Amino acid sequence: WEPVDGFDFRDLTYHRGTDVPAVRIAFDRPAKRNAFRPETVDELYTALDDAKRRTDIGCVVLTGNGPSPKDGGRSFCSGGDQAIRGDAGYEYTAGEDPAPDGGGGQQAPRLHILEVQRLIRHLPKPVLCVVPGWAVGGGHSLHVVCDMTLASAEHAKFLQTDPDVASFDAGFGSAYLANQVGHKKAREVFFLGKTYSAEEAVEMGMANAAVPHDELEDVALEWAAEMTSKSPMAMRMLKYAFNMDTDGLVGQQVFAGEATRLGYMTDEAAEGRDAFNEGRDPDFSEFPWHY
Ligand code: 1HA
Repeated sequence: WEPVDGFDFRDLTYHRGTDVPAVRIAFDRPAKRNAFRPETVDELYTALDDAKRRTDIGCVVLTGNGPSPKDGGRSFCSGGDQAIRGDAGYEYTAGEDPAPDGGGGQQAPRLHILEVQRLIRHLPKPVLCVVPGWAVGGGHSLHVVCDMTLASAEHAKFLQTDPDVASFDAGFGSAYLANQVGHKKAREVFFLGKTYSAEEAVEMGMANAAVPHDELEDVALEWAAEMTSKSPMAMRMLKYAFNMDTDGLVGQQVFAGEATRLGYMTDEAAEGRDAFNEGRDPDFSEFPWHY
């Protein structure tokens, strides 16, 4: 990995592969088990959006740095930073660092990790969640939203604390989880708040594999290399196909947008465009009514 130029993130690290066309975005607040504050979420959105726009990048690896310098604890992400949770969302102003010079309502209390979830869903390339330790609360929901999850066999721990802190991800974090593990199990995750190992997460169907911790990032790179060796068009059509039923009409819109792009690439579409620009009637007679 090498740092991506042009970004000065405080709560994240952002790298791109030297040999594999993938990026690695990592939460970088290990002393707080990689809890996110609004600034973290802003940075995460920026990094993901950048990864989306890079046409030479085919995969995003999302993970958490560690271990904690305080106690050696490892984490993917422990959700919203409870220390700066205000009455209407997470606050920019009460963290241990100075708030950014926002303006324009930017410093209003935020719940915009949900915007990040939607960006991950609509990113036209796979997002691989690599869980080296805790995935908790809103961090658990993030792993649920990612296309695949790879977990440290020794250190990954999956836990939903939302109702313990009077929060609830009533969207993808719960309903889409039920899609993955079934309703009884998803309700157990939230209602009992048990901690699940990597192996249990795989058995339940919410993680793809548990691998030895020392091999975690190597396997992530291998998976990224495999995925990025495939057809970009087929990969994004498949991702959006998988999303379509759980995204409703928005899912159809996103999939249909890609169908439109494929349509635009045909001679038939060029004829429609050219005829308009040349001020003549289009001639579609040479194009078959395929079946
Ligand atoms: O549900 C939502 C949303 C729903 C809809 C829309 C938007 C949403 C946005 C966010 C969320 C949420 O994320 S709600 C759930 C918030 N997260 C939690 O409830 C998890 C809280 N943390 C824990 O349960 C535990 O810390 C842990 C299971 C992750 C780790 O336990 P461990 O290994 O025993 O470590 P611990 O000593 O507890 O934590 C280490 C340090 O990290 C502590 O700080 P220190 O005493 O060393 O100063 C601890 O306070 C800090 N820390 C851990 N997690 C958080 C945190 N500080 C702030 N916020 C945290 N989430």
